[in-house]
This record gives sequence, C-alpha cells and structure tokens, in this order.
Amino acid sequence: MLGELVCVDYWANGFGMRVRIALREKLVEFEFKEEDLWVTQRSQLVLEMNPIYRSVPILIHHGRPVCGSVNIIEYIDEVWRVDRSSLLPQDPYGRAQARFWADFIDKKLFSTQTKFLKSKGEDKEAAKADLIEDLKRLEEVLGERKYFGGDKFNFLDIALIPVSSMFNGYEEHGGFKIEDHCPNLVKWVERCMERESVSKTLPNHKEMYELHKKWYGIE
Ligand SMILES: N[C@@H](CCC(=O)N[C@@H](CS)C(=O)NCC(=O)O)C(=O)O
Repeated sequence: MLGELVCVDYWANGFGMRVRIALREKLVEFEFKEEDLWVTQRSQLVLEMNPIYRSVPILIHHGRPVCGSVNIIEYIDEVWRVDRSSLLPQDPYGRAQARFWADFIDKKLFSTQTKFLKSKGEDKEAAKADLIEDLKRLEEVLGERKYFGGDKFNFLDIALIPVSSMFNGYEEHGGFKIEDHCPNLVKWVERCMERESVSKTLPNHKEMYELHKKWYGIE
C-alpha cells in the first residue's frame, strides 16, 4: 500500500536529491522508497510508474507518478505554494535563465563529470579542464550573490547543490582545489549546507566518491 506522497529514488542519486530538498524546503512530509540501482532490473514499481525512461526519481502523489527531477521540482513548487512565493524567479526572463542553467547542469556538467571520472591520461586532463570550465561558468552565473536565486535559495540552487556532494571527490580525483578556480561557488556550498533541507539530504562526501569509484571501476 503506497502512502499519499512517495519519493522513489536511490540515496546517492543527484537528480533525486533535488526532489528531497524541494520537499524539505516546503516542509512537506513524504515517504522514501529506495530503488537499488546496483541491480540492473528495475523494480515493478519503477516499471509501472515510469515505463518510458524506467529512471528515478519518481514522485508518486496520491498514486499518480511525476517523473524527471526538474519537472518534479516545478510540480512541488506549484502544489505546495506557500504565501504565493515560488521556487522559480518571478519574472519570465529569470525563469527562462534558471531553466537554461538547470539544463546545462543535466546535459553538460553531468556528462563532463562522467568523462572526467571514466577517462585516463590525456583524456582525463582534457575532461578535468572542461569540468573546471563548467564550474567557472556556474560561478559566473552566481556572481557575488548569496544564492542563485539572489537572496532566496530557489530552483537553480536546488538543481545544482546535489553536484557539490562530489566536489571533494573531484578534488581528490583530479588533484586540484575548486576554491582556486571558483571561490564564490565554494562559499555558496557552505551557505547552502546551513539549510536543513540540504544538510539532511546530501550524503557524506567520502561515501559519494567511494561509490563513484566502485561504479566506474576507479582504482
Ligand atoms: N532526467 C532524469 C534523469 C534521471 C536518471 O538518469 N536516473 C538514473 C540514475 S542517475 C536512473 O534511474 N537510472 C536507472 C536505470 O538506468 O536503470 C531526471 O532528471 O530525473
């Protein structure tokens, strides 16, 4: 028997962390159902609730699935709107920009991360340079602001902060310090970690890197 609001996910899934952070920002109670991604066969629940992509996270609200992490953040924002305040910027241009950068994280940053972790030799050096470049672009977007949402922790903060659980892993793997390239981004991570929604959701950095090492067969 499924509860009223269920988040199906794997604990270390960066896409899924977004959903848990958004729900916690809105102070919404939910049930967490773990999907073991080490097993190749997806559970019956995932096959039924997300037959198209068979991926997690999935938010099941009153038995109805919502799929795709960014789509889920927007759903949460619309359903649990407090004081008419939204997780997305108020103006259309700000919203378009926030969605553009969330897409950059999903399409560009995640694929650069994978190349960086999987490749060897010269390819790894090139991927490391790309990764630093991607992070620097995000540093530029942040600028001197407290959050990507300005004074308010919002949509783009939620989309990006799960990636920071691999920052220590990047540094150990690549032998560099993110702070040397992106000082504001590092301060932003510290600021976000002061929020309960984030600190309760993000996994231990060491465990995250160990898991990625195992996943990609890194010695
Ligand atoms: N665009 C999707 C991506 C989700 C995704 O790729 N999930 C992966 C884990 S990182 C997954 O569930 N994979 C299951 C599988 O491939 O069997 C989102 O934002 O939710």
